[in-house]
Amino acid sequence: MSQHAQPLDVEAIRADFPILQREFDGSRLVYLDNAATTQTPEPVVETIADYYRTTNANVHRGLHQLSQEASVAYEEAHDRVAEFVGASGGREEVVFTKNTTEAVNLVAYAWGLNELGPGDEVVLTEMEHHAALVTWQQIAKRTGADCHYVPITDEGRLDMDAAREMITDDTAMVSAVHVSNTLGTVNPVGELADIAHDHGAYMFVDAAQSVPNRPVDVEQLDADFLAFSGHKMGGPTGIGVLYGKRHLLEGMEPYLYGGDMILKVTFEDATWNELPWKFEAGTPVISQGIALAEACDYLDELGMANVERHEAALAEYAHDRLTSFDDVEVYGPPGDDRGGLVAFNLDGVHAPDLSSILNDSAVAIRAGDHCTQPLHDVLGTAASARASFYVYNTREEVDRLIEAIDDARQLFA
Ligand code: C6P
Repeated sequence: MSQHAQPLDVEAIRADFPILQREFDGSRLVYLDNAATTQTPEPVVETIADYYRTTNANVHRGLHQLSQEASVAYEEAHDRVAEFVGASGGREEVVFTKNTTEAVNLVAYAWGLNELGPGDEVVLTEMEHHAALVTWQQIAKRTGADCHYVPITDEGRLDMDAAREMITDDTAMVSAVHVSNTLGTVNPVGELADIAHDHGAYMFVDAAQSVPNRPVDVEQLDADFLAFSGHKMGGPTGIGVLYGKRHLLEGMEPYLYGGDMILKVTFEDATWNELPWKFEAGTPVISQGIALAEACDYLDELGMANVERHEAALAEYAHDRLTSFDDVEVYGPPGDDRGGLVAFNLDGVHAPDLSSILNDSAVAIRAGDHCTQPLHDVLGTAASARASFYVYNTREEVDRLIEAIDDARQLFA
C-alpha cells in the first residue's frame, strides 16, 4: 500500500469504469450512490469473465485439473483478502459470506445463540445499520439478553462518555459501525474495542463503509470480528467477508450445515472441516471470491490512504456547498471530519422526490432511511437524501449535484 499522499489520477481511473460513460437524455451519468454499491472496474469484470472462460468448476470436490485450479484460486483469494485487512492468520480468519448482513448473522447465530443469555448485554450505537441492529436485537430477544444503544451527540458523533458508562462487566458484545452510512461519522472503534476488552466483552466492527474507503487493519483495531461487502469496493455482488480471530472462529459452532463444511459424517453425527471452510457450507461464492481478490489488488494499486483522502476532499467540498444554503439541513459531523458521504434534506421537498428530480438530470443519489430507521427517528426525519463518493468521482460532479438541487428548489418554489 502506498504510504505517500498522492492524488488519484481520476481520468485514468474513470477509463476503467465504462458504465460512467452512460448518458440519460443527453446528460452524462453522475453516479453518487456508492455507499449502496460501487461500480466495478474492468480488471474485476475481466477476472469474472476469465474465470468462467477458463477455470469454472466446483471447488474442493474434483480431482480434475479445472477443479484443482478453481480451488487454489478460491483459497488464495481468502489469503489476499486477509492481507488487505491486515489479518495475519490468513485464510483461516477470513470467511466468505453473501454480504455484510450475512456476516453479522453468522456471528449472531453461531456465537450469540450459544453464548448470550439473561443478564448479558449487547451494546450497539444509535447509528447502526439494520444489518447489525436488527440481527443483534432479534438474537437478544431469543436468548433473553438486552440491547443498549450508545447515543449520538448533537454533532452526530458517538457519545464516548456514555459508551464508557454503558459498557460494563455485563456486556458480552459491543457491535459498532466503523463509518456511519448515514452520518458519515468515523467512529473510534479501536477505542471501543479496548473498552470492551477491559470488561471481557468482544468487539464486532461493521466495516461495510470503511474497508472500501480507507486503510483498515483488523489487528490495529483489535477487532474480534469485522464484516464488509465486496460490492461496495469495486467487487461483485454476492460476496461479503467475515474476519474473526482464529481462536474465536474455532470455538464457534457452524452457522450453516451441509456439504464441504464437514470432515466426517455418519448417520449419527458429523465433525467439522477446518477454518474457514467450516463456515462455508455448500458450493461457495467462487467467482465472486476470486474477483474480490482482484478488487483488493485494484484498490491497493491506488493506495487506500489516497482513496480515503480523495473521498474526504469530495465529501468536504459537498458538505461546504450544501451547508452554504439556508434551506438545506446536513446531517453528521463537520465537513473535514467524515467519511465520503453526505446526507441531507432540502426544506419542503421529500427526499425521494428530490432523488427523482435529480434523476432527471442523470444524477444518481440515494433517498430513504438508508436502513437506519432508528437513527432517522433520532434525527427527527423519516428519510434523507444521500450523496456518496468513490474513486472516480470529481468536484465537477459535486457541482452537477448542486445544480440539480437548485433545479429542484425552483420546481418546488
Ligand atoms: N448499506 C447503503 O445504501 P449488505 O447489504 O449486507 O452488503 O450491507 C449492509 C450494510 C451494513 N452496514 C453498513 C454500515 C451499510 O452501509 C450496509 C449497506 C447500503 O447504505 C445499503 S442499505
